[in-house]
Amino acid sequence: MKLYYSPGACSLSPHIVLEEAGLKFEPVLASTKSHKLKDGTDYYSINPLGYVPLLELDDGKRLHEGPAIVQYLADQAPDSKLARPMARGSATSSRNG
Ligand SMILES: N[C@@H](CCC(=O)N[C@@H](CS)C(=O)NCC(=O)O)C(=O)O
Repeated sequence: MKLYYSPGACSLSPHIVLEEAGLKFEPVLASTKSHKLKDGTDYYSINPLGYVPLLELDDGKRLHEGPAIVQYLADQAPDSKLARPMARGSATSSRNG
């Protein structure tokens, strides 16, 4: 999976959760000022809302709300006990559809 992040932004919390959970991921720098990636890609083509964090799963599904992302990540590594399992539904449901 890929984490779209920007230094000093609220993408830090999913970044920490990914590291703590020991999950494999590719960090992708997305400027919150220019809304471009390093290779010049327009970040709005990835997240029409323009903000980080955004987590892209291996199946291409994209999650774009920080709290939903950290819950999803914690659920992927239950032994890490980073969060209680989601009581209802999943972090990938409706709001991130
Ligand atoms: N509702 C989003 C808000 C994310 C957000 O505001 N991200 C800021 C950085 S902390 C950002 O990317 N701002 C640039 C922009 O909105 O274009 C979440 O909770 O994840």
